[in-house]
Amino acid sequence: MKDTSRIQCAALRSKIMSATEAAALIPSGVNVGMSGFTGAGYPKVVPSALAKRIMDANVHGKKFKIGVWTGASTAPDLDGALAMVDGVEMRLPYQSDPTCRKRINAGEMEYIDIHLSHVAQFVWFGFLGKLDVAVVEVAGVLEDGRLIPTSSVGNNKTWLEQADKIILEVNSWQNLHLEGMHDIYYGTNVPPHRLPIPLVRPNDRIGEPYFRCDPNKVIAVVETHHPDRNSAFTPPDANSRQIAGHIMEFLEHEVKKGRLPVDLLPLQSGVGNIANAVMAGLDEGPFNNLTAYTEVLQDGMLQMIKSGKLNCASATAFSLSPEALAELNADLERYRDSIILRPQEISNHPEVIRRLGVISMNGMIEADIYGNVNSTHLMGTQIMNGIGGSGDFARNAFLSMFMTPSTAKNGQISCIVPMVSHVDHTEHDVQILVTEQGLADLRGLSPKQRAKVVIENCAHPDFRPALRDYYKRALNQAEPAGGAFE
Ligand code: 0RQ
Repeated sequence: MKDTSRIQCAALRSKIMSATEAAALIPSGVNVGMSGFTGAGYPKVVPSALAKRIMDANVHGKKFKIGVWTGASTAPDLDGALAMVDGVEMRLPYQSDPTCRKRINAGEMEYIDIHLSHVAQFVWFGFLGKLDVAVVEVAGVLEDGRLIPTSSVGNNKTWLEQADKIILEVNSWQNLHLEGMHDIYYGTNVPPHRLPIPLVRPNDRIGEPYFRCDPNKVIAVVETHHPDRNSAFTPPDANSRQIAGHIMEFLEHEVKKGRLPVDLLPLQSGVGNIANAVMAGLDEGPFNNLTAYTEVLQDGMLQMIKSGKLNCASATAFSLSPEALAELNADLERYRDSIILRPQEISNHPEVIRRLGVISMNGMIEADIYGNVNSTHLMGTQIMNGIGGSGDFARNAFLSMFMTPSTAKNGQISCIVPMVSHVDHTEHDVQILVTEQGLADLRGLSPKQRAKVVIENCAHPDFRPALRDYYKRALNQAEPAGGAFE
C-alpha cells in the first residue's frame, strides 16, 4: 500500500516514478552504491527491475554490467537477481548470496573482499573509482529533504554524499518508530585533518538522526512496501551450546582474575547460529548490565535487551529472524532508547573498538595450530562470504575470539589444521579459539606452546594424533639436533 505522507519534501514528491522507470536511468558500466546490510534496508524493487533490463539487453546481444557496492550482504532480490543475469562486473564488500558466490568462484564476477570499516574511506579517497549512482532505501523523507534511515545504516551516508545521482526507495513497510534511533556522524575528515571520534561509551550519540541529502542529486523516488529479507536461526545445537558454555566459563574466570569487570566489556557478536547461541548463553549466564558495540544485532541480543541483561546495543544493522523482527516492530518504541544504529565506518571503527575494549566473538571456517584463522575460503580457494567486520574487530578488540565446531562435513574435515589454507586473521590478531571440544587461550604463549594448547583443547580427538604427528615433524625439522615433543 502506498503512503505518500512518507515523502514530505515537495521537490522529491515530484520525482516519484516506477521501479522500471528508475532502473532505466542506470546505464551499463556505472558503479552503483546500494543500501543494505545482512538482509536489512536494501532496495527492494529497483535492483530486480534493473536485472530485467539487463536480461533484455542480453537477449539483444548487448553486454550490460554494473559495479555493485553495498554495506554487506543483501538479499535474493538484489544480489541474487543481478547475479542471475550476470549483470555484476565487480562486487564489494561482504556478500552471502549463493548465485553471487557461484559466479565469483567460477571467475565470472570480480570480487573485492575488504574490511567493512575501510569501504567508506576507500570511496572518499577514490581508490575504488567513481561512485556514479546511489540506490538507497529510506523510511521517509522530511520536508527539508533529509532522510529517515531504515533497519540498516551501512554505507548509506557515503553513498548519498559521493554518488553523482541518487535513487531513493521509500519503503512504507519500514517502521516509522525507527526515527530517532540512528546516529549519523558527520565529523569524519580525511587525513591530515582527522580528529578523535568523540565516542567513549557504546550508547553515546555523536551525530544526527537523519541522512543529509542534496535534493538536486535525486533523479528518482520509488515507493515500496516490502519486508526485509530475514533468515531464521536454528535453535542452538549441542556444539553451539558447548561452545557457549566454554566462553561463559572463560569470561567468569577472567572476571575472577580481575581482568574483566563484573559487567564485562562491550560485546561484539558476529553472524550466524553459533554467535546467536553464545548470546543465548549470556542471556542465561551470571552477567548483568551488559552493553554491546557490534555490527549486527541478531535475535540473541534482542532477547538480552528484552530480558534486561543488555542495557544498550550499538550496531549498524538488524539481522533478525522473521519472528524476532515481528516482535521488534510490534514494540519498537520500547527498544528505542537501548539501540543505536550507526554508519559502518563508526560501528566498526578501529579507534572506537580499541578505546571501548570490545569483547569480539566471530565464526571461522578453520584455524591452524599456531592461531591463524581462515574466515572466508573453503579449502583455500572457494569464497564463502567475505571477511566482513571480523578483521575490524579481531585486530582491535580487548579480547579477540574465534569459534567453530571442531569438524565440518559430518566429521570428515578437521577445522583445526596444521596451516590454514587461506589467512584472514594472523596469529597476531587471534587470542582465543573455541570449539565444542574446549577453549584455547593463546595470550602470552609462544608458537610451540600455542600449537599444543590448540591441538589438545580444540581439535576433535579423531584428528589429534595426526596433528601431534605434524607438530612433532615440524619441531624436528626446526630443530634438527632432535627437538623433542613432550
Ligand atoms: O557448508 O553450506 O555446504 O553445509 O562451510 O559453514 O558452519 O554453516 O558456517 O554459518 O557458522 O559461518 C566463517 C562462514 C561461518 C561466517 C563463517 C562449510 C560447512 C558449510 C558454512 P554447506 P557453517 P557459519 C561480523 C562478523 C566472516 C564474516 C564475519 C562468516 C559452510 O562466520 O562469514 O565474521 N564469517 N563477520 O560445511 C571445508 C572447513 C569448513 C567447511 C565449514 N573447515 N572446510 N568446509 N565448512 N568449515 C558480521 C559481518 O561481517 C556482516
